[in-house]
Amino acid sequence: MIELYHFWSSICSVRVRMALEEKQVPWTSRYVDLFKFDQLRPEYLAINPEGVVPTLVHNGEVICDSGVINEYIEAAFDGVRLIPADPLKAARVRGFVKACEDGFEAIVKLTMVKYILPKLRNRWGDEALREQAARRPSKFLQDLHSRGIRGEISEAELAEATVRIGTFLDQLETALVPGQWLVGDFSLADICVAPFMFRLSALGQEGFWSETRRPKVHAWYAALSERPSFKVATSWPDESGGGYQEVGLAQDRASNS
Ligand SMILES: N[C@@H](CCC(=O)N[C@@H](CS)C(=O)NCC(=O)O)C(=O)O
Repeated sequence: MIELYHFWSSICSVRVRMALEEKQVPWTSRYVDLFKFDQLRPEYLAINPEGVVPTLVHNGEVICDSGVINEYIEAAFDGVRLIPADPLKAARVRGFVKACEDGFEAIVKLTMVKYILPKLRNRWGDEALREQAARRPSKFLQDLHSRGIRGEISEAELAEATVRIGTFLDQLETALVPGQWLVGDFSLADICVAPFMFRLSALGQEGFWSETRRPKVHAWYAALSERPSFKVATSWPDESGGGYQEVGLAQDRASNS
């Protein structure tokens, strides 16, 4: 019995849905609506004390953190290999997983200001959001949400986050010189970066890559977004309705590119 606690638009949830799909592992959905603060309910905090998605539960055993979960999926289930047998290549894959952890803050900041906050403001109002921000067990998310509501995430900070993302995309461009995927065959490296790309694409892909700007990233993303696992993972419905249209993101670009 495999249960995944997840949310439709969460980057870290997309990552795990994609790995499960690549491995053809059947799973049961346990939807955690971040826009209704389900992640802060006591019953969820009992399995994920950080109050974040995703969480995988396999035969009653709880596994948290998308990077750790994907390593587990790779080790626990048969199917296509997602970490190369070659130790050096495996290390390179884990390097990308680490780079994604490091880059998460930059992408979440951009997302928070442009996407999460306007939606939550419409739905709940600032006072309720302030209260919910203070309840977040994760210091990082507590600060981010609180600062966002107070309007303290400055343009300069967002510009800095955009520069960091640009540097990361430059690394991808270099990594893609030898072949179609980031490390040899398609791997957890491609999977961990995929939801970043999907989100950047929704935030306005043209600023980040095109046929002329970072062309290898452009070709890689085109191939990535054709994979059935990518399509399945990124098209999980917003179970409370609204979806990308409600949050003002260009879903057409995100799903068609
Ligand atoms: N390192 C964790 C990070 C998980 C995380 O921060 N998830 C976000 C969604 S992508 C979340 O649940 N946020 C809850 C919130 O903002 O309150 C992982 O990779 O799973």
